[in-house]
Amino acid sequence: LLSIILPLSLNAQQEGRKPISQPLVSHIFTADPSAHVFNGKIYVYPSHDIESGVKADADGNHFDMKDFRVLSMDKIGGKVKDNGVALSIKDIPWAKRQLWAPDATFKKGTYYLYFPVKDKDDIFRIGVASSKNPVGPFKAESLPIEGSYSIDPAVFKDSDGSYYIYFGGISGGQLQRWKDNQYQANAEGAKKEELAHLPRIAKLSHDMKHFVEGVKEVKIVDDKGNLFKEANNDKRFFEAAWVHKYNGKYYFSYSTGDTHNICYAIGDNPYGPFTYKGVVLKPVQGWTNHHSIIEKDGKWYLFYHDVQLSGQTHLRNVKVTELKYNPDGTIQTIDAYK
Ligand code: FUB
Repeated sequence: LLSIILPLSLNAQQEGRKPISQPLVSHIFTADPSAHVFNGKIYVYPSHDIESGVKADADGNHFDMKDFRVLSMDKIGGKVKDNGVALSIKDIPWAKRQLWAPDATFKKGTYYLYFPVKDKDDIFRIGVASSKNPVGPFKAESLPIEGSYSIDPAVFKDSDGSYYIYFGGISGGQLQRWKDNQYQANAEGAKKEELAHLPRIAKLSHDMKHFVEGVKEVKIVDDKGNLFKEANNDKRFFEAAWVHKYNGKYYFSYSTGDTHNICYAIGDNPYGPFTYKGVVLKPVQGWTNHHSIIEKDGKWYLFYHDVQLSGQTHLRNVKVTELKYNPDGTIQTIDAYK
């Protein structure tokens, strides 16, 4: 996350245009919506944005969130319920600050919440918490997941019952500090002519609390099979990984960060490589763009956020709109304003 002040060009781009969807809730600020269908009901696991008074900077320190709340609804367009605090930073023994974008999954009677937060050394790690109820309260493990780092975990359950976790975010998300899974405190981000940083994947253990293998890079390539360079910042990965399956293919979608797109790439297995296909969602109001994609009752939906309620990049509101595929499996690009 490189969250500075909202660039004027983005304001101008949206000026005078109407949003296609309204915020799901307006009594709190919510962002980074990870949506799932559990037992026929829709649950949204968002970040809970607050104004904590921390000054805005390029590392996103003003995204100073302190708890998670789960939203639920019976159907798209139905009444949205805020189920109260599901996990608070004060109940995560190893956490210091900044609870960023979470995700959740379900296995054998237990719900698992995965979340990034800075540890006592100010290094982002990924934690896991569990509950018998999809809306919590969740009980956090006493330590972060061993071998985890950076931000934006997204858990994908494959058709064979295996679970994979994707993660990573450059700039304030610290992914550039990790080379061969080793931490390099002073490492800088890739230069324009260098290969772009890649998102990460690990398979989850049976107990859902460990990685069963070393963390691997996820390759996103162009139609000639080449990796993107940092200069290709309208297509390369920045943060906000999400994976879903459609017609037997694996769709890896992500935010390009400083160019504000949600893009996607298609692969034949959870590890990739994924071949770049295009834009799912054009830039929204606010600097960040972060989403999830689910199927419900035969239709597909994109959950996303913008800053309609506040006009401020760190005080966002989650939304949903329908997502459509073309007959060849490509996704029809969504413009959230008309
Ligand atoms: O909500 C904090 C951060 O903003 C997320 O981790 C990023 O994906 C961006 O949306």
